[in-house]
Amino acid sequence: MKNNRTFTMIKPDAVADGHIGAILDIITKNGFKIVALKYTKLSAEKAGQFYEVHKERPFYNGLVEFMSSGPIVAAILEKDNAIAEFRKLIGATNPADAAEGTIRNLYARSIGENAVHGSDSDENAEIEGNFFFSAFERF
Ligand code: RTP
Ligand code: MG
Repeated sequence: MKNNRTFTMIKPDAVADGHIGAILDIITKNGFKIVALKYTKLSAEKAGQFYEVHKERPFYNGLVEFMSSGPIVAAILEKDNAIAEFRKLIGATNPADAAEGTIRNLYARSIGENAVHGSDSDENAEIEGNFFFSAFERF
C-alpha cells in the first residue's frame, strides 16, 4: 500500500445504529477516495488477531467481544497525508474528547464503542488493509 492510504472500519455500534451511509458520506465529502470496501463480520478469533497489539491492555477482551458482536464495514481509503487526515476526521478515541463534527463526536456511543477505526501508521495501514483485502479487491 502506498503512503497516501489508510485503513478504516465502521465498527458494530455504528453499523447497528444505522450510520453506514452517513459515515461513508462524511469520508468521501472530505476528499477520501474509496480504494476497497467490504461488509463483513469478524469472528472473535479474527478480531483478536486484528487487535493483537492491545493484547496486554485491560480493555482487550471487551474490545474483541465488541468487534465480533456484529457486522462491520472495512475500507481502504486514499488521500494525501491519509493517516493524519483521517485521524483528524474521526476525532479522539473517547467521544467525550472528540472535536465537534468529527465522526466519533457525531456517532460514537462510548470510548469502547467508538464508531470507527483508523490506522495509526503507514506500516499498520498496509498490514490492516492486507488483513481484509486481496489485490483483486482494490481499485
Ligand atoms: P482505533 O485503533 O480503533 O482506531 O482507535 P484508537 O487508535 O483511537 O485507540 P487505540 O488506543 O488504538 O484503542 C483501540 C480501541 O480499543 C478500544 N478502547 N477501549 N475502554 C477503554 O478504555 C478503551 N480504550 C480503548 C476503543 O474501541 C479503541 O478505539
Ligand atoms: Mg489504534
